[in-house]
Amino acid sequence: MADNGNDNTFRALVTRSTGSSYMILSDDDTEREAHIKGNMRIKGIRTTNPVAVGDYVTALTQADGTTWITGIEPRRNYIIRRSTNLSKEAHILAANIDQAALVITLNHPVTSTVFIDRFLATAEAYRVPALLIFNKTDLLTDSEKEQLGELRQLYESLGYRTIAITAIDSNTREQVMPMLTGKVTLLSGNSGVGKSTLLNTVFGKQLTRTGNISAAHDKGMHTTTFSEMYALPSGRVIDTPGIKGFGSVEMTKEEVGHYFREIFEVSRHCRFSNCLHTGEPGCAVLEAVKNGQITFSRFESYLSLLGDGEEEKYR
Ligand SMILES: Nc1nc2c(ncn2[C@@H]2O[C@H](COP(=O)(O)OP(=O)(O)O)[C@@H](O)[C@H]2O)c(=O)[nH]1
Ligand SMILES: [Mg+2]
Ligand SMILES: [Zn+2]
Repeated sequence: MADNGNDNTFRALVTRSTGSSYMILSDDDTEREAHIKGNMRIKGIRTTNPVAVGDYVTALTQADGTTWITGIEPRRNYIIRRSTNLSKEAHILAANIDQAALVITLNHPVTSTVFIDRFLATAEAYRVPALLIFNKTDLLTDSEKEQLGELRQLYESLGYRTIAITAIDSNTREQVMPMLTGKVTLLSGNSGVGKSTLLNTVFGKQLTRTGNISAAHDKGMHTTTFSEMYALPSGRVIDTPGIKGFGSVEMTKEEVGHYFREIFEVSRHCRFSNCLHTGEPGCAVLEAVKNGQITFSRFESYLSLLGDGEEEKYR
């Protein structure tokens, strides 16, 4: 790319962030460590990390061999997570993504429908296409298999793509690859659901550490701390840290209903245009929940996001 006349300036893609430094991949396919100056900040957003995985940056290698990131290209989009310390600061998980995939397990560990719906609502808010990957199908009981079928049917009927896989099975590669080809995919999911295993299967080698589920709590252990990008023959996957909650976009109460497709659709028939569907007269959404046109679990998730306003916000 054009630069300021300095021969050592080049364009690169951020593939990994460790907090203190970054790995960047230049157009000539060289990956190297790079640093940022402490005062580099992007206008308008207060983030704990000014540079994120997926960012295109300009960088400069100095005579002493150290590389510095000197600029960030405008982002097409970015996904943030609120910091857990209730500060106003946000952490950018990934930038410039084409789709977001959520890995879900109905059991071992349980992924709640509220968690799924928060993810989908957030994806809607970012206008990023979402993909649901149901994993560990080998562990499902008959009734869980039935539940899987119902969930897939529900989400497919809402227009979301779903697949059911067993990440430890090598055939999974052929199943998953077509959905990742040519795209930058953000991979999310509670820790322990098999994200690292899936990446290993897809890439055919041990890329990341996989953690065993701790028997005591049936919760995954945290093995990935920072976002990391992997290259496919065509396309890229960004593995994000074991995030607890993805529903982190600032939404006004009125907006929440816009991010549930079927609720938004039906809400046009509510008597009041600012109806929150919590008992207002002439509410078409409550009617649709009653007659089963809107699935109860979705409505429950809607209410959960609606109730986020105050102290529950950053779960
Ligand atoms: N039975 C079974 N176990 C799996 C499957 N996928 C992952 N696991 C196991 O689940 C545990 C957590 O997987 P890991 O990939 O570390 O999860 P991550 O935290 O999402 O990256 C590991 O012990 C994996 O071997 C699967 O499809 N079936
Ligand atoms: Mg992992
Ligand atoms: Zn209503």
